[in-house]
Order: sequence, then C-alpha cells, then structure tokens
Amino acid sequence: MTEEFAEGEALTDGFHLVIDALKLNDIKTIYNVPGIPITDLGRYMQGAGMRVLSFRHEQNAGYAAAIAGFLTKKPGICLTVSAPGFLNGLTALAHATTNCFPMILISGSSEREIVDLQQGDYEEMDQLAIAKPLCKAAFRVLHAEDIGIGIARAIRAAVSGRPGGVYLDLPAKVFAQVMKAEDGEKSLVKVIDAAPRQLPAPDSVARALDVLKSAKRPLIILGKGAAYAQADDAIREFVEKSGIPYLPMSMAKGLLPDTHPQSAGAARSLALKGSDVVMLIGARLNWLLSHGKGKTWGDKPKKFIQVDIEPREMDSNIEIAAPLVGDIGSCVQALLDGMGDDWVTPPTEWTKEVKDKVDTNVARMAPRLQNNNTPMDYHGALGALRIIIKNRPDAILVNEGANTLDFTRSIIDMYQPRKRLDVGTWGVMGIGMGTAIAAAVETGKPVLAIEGDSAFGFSGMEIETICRYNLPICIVVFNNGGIYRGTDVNSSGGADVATTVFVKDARYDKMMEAFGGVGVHATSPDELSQAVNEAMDSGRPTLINAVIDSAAGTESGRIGNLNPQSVVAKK
Ligand code: OXT
Ligand code: ADP
Ligand code: MG
Repeated sequence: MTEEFAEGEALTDGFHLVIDALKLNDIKTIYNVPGIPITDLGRYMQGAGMRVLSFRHEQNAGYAAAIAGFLTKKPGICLTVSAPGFLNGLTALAHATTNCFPMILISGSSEREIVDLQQGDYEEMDQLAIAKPLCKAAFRVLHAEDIGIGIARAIRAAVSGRPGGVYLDLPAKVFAQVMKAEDGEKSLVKVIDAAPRQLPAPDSVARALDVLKSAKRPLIILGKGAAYAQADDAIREFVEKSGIPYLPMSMAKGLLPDTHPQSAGAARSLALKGSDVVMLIGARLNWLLSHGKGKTWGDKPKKFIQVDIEPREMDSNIEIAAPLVGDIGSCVQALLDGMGDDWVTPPTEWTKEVKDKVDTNVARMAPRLQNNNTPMDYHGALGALRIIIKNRPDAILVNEGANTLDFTRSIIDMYQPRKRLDVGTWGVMGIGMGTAIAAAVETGKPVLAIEGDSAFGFSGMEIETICRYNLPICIVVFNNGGIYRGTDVNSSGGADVATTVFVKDARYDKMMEAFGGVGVHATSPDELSQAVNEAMDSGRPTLINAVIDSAAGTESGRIGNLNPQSVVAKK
C-alpha cells in the first residue's frame, strides 16, 4: 500500500479485516495450526473473542472444520500455514467436498511474484492451482480491500446448493496491508441468505408422488444429506405418514430412532432386494449403495425417486424415474402437502415382511451382545457400549476402523439426528480425533469415540489437544493389535511382522496419561462399561484401551469383497 495516511487517522489492516469479515458473518470458531504467515492472525482472532483451537496436525484441524460444517450448516474454518500446512489440510478439504460438508480452508501463502517466477520463496507453492480440482471453489485475495468480498464468496460457495469445500488463498503480504478503518468497514460483506431455499417444481413433486403411490414394496433411503438438512420434524412426519419402511445410511442413523417400527436397518439386504420403488432422500447411489444395481439390489425391476439439491446427481448411475430437485426441507414439505389426507400406506404384506426380518435379525444378535468374554470380541464390547448410548442418547458417537466401524454401525442404535459421525463417503481413516474435538466444541455434548487401533493412530496425537482444552471426550480404542486382525503372519518367514500387525499388548491408555487425561485398561465388557460411564459422568478426557481378541476381525470388515484378488500369489 503506497497510500499515505494522516496522523491519528483510524487504520485497519489485513489481519483485522479477515477477523471482522468472519465475525460479521457469525463465524467465531477456527481450527488451526499456527506458523508463518498466520501466527499473528490466530493470536488476534483469539484476542478478538474468537475460539481458536490449535491442533497438532492440519489434517485433523481440517477434519474438525469439515464436521463442524456438517453439524452447523455453516462453513467450518481450517486455517493453515503455506505449502506443507496447506497440503496437510488439503485431504480434509477434499473429504469435505466429497461428503458435501461446507468448509473453508484458509491458507497463508508466499509472495505471488516469487512463486510465479519459481524463484524459491519460503514454502513456495502455487496453492490455488493445486486446491482447485479438490474443492468446490477456490479464491485468492491480493488486496486488503478485497478481503470482505473474498470471504463472502467463500462462505456462499461453501453452503449454497450442494455444500462442499472451498479454498481461500491469502498471501502473506495481504495481512500487513493497511487501509483506513472506515474504508475497511465499508469493504466488508454480510452474506444474506447464504443457502437460499430451493423449492422443487410442482410437477416434479406430483411425479414423485405418483411413482411412490404406484409401489407395492416401497422403500425410503435416508442419507447424510437428509441429516445435514436439519429438516428433522418434516422428515419424520413424512416417513410416518407414508408408512414406508426406511433405511438409514450410516450418518443418517438416528434421524428417526433406530428402534422405530418402520426402520429397515436390521433388514438391509431384504429391503434393498425386495423393494420395487426406492426414494432416496439426501443419499447418492454411489458404492455404498452398489450404484443401484447388481446382486445387492436383486433382480426385481425397480424405480428410483431421488430427492437432492444437485440436479447433476440424477441418473449418475442408473435412470431416476422421478428426480426431485430442491433442498430437502422444502422437498419433503412439498411431498407432505401433496400426499393429502387420503394417503394409502403400503401393503402390510411388504411392511410385515420387512418388520419380521428386522425382528429376526435383532433377536439373533441379542444373545451375542451379552457375552462377557475376556478378551472381548466385538459383540461383547459393543453390547456394553450400546447400552451407554441408549442411556445417553444426546451423546455424540464418533466411529472409525474396519471391523470396529462396521460392527459399531449395526450394533449401536442411535436415537437422535446427527449423533453418529464417521468415515463418510471415502471410508477415510484419520477423521477420529478431529471429528471428536469439533463435535464437543460445536455442540457442548459429551463425545464417545469408538476407534480401531489402526484408525486411532492416524490422529492419535490430538489427544494432547483434547487434554489441553479439557474436552468431554471418551475414546475407546478397540485394540486387536492390528489392521483387521492382529494374527497375520509374514508369509516369507522373515523377521518383520506381517504388514497388518502392530506391537502386541500396546497400552494406548498410557498415552492419555502422558497429557494428564485418564487412561484405563479394560479387558472385559463390564470393565469397559464402568470406565465409559465414569468418563461420561466426569466429562474428563479419557482413553480406554479395550483389549479385543486379535483373531476376532475379518479382512476389511464388511467390505472385503472390494479387495482385488491375485490368482498367482500367496498372502
Ligand atoms: O440384512 P443383512 O443380512 O445384509 O444384514 C445387515 C443388516 O441387516 C444387519 N443389521 C442388524 N442386525 C441386527 N440388529 C441390528 N440392529 C442391525 N443393524 C443392521 O447387519 C448387516 C450389516 O448391516 P449394514 O452395516 O447396515 O450393512 P452392510 O451390508 O455392511 O452395508 C454396506 C455398506 C457398504 C453400506 C457398509 O458396509 C458401509 O457403510 N461400509 C463402510 C465401510 C468403510 O467405509 N470402511 C472403512 C474403510 S476400510 C479400509 O479401507 C481401511 N484402511 C485403509 C485406509 C483407509 N481407509 N483410509 C486411509 C486414510 N488409509 C488407509 C485401514 C488402514 S480400514 C483400516 C484400519 C482398520 O483397522 P482398525 O484397527 O482401525 O480396525 P479393525 O478392523 O477393528 O482392526
Ligand atoms: P450417504 O453417504 O449418507 O448416502 P451422500 O453423501 O452420498 O449420503 O449423499 C448426500 C446427498 O445429499 C448429496 O447428493 C447432496 O447433494 C445432498 N444434499 C446435501 N444437503 C442437501 C440439502 N440441504 N438438500 C438437498 N440435498 C442435499
Ligand atoms: Mg484393529
């Protein structure tokens, strides 16, 4: 800035404009790792009353921001340094985009002139170009007077339409640029109606209802888009009025309680195969739903109705007979209005078939959940934890791993919306601690994180962060000594352990003690139950090393079928 300022004139600068722009838009929580050039930005933010949580690795700060976006419908903010910090945050930005979570990755960057001439600046990297293919939108601000617009564009891009990740590049120089305080204030933008309602077309609503009415064996699938939409009452009313069995995708569990009589969660295979019309609400026909075809869906012809805010999602895998484009709140309300008072619920032959299967599967599983074996198997351990969530339905459950993920998903019933947070669309390991931290910070509720021992390792250092901020997080590490199992052997007979095996009898609880948290070693479901209850009562950061039979798991949990098989090699 070459402008001269009069003595005594009120001034502002890039640092403060970033803060003012975020605060003006009601963004007050930042997940970051400090360093050049954003250290002072974090300090000033904290000084200005924002909550600035410093992590040990940007990827975890990024996962925290991503899930904050999912929980609040406002963009979660991750703030990083240039090149390596930016790259560390990028996985989370891509994860947010893939999962349709609103998030903004703000990274400081090096001098444009030097970067563009590739003259070797400190942490030189063309970050904007690298971020572009991995997010919904990417912006760079070169002048302090554009900070207000830059942040406004980033917010609107993140939350409007299909939500996603946005990258905002702030070169170091911008922070120190000075301008008149009055001009600075005028340059700020408050984003009005950042995610406007998108009403569905009336003929699309009528078509969807016609297809639904034609069904003899209808099924509703609720996805995490339905959970994100925060249209909980309308969705419940719609499902109940329709009388149609519904299947929740993993993070939609609890939108209606898993114990609801219409839940087909425990009859998944039958519901998918047996249905003739399927209504998807905020769920994509991606790999998690076998792309809408193949043996998962059986050979009966099916019609699909899809409710989604993204028009291009329609027909992405198979033909959609009735696309319903709009925001889920508006679409579901329009469906409810269109159903009228004479809605005919589906034939009981179908609803009873589903319900009977649910009851059979639940009854079959029940005795396995009551075992008190030592070492624990997944059923025994999760049988204990299931009761804890039943008694504390407002606690948030974070979950990652393979067997640890898949067994927890089917065993632990959820009772309230947006209480189950997990690996999402990519099945990514490492979301655990960042997710747990943001869940505690954003909601103030207690958090129970059920973690495979491998999964935990991806973000385990953040237990220091959890202790530092004294967050009410109880981590249970399902310690089976490895990835999927702890029993694999090295087929060469060499000294190295097998590729999937970890140190035997590791004591993850000791890590927690190192930072002043509570560490517990639990070898039976009773011990586990007692330790978790104590942690949830006290609210103290706790890590429970839950010893699981190292032979109890299976390769890749429930998705072993996705592993390519060699016809020539031995494992
Ligand atoms: O109807 P049927 O008969 O089919 O039965 C179903 C339900 O009806 C029934 N059910 C019930 N029965 C009774 N009662 C109740 N309440 C009930 N509820 C349901 O149970 C069955 C199953 O139901 P479900 O689960 O709904 O159905 P299904 O068929 O499983 O659904 C299909 C899917 C695809 C929707 C589902 O399986 C799913 O959502 N899967 C997600 C899988 C996933 O994302 N996995 C994570 C990735 S695995 C792998 O990649 C791993 N890595 C590699 C890696 C990754 N991922 N990331 C990064 C950054 N680097 C590397 C690694 C390293 S996992 C992993 C670590 C693993 O080791 P850990 O130590 O962490 O974990 P452990 O395995 O524990 O050791
Ligand atoms: P799941 O993994 O639970 O099946 P997906 O992530 O595949 O869910 O799908 C979520 C879908 O929800 C996305 O296609 C996204 O466009 C959509 N979506 C997200 N928010 C809304 C909303 N407010 N209204 C309508 N659709 C939404
Ligand atoms: Mg394991």
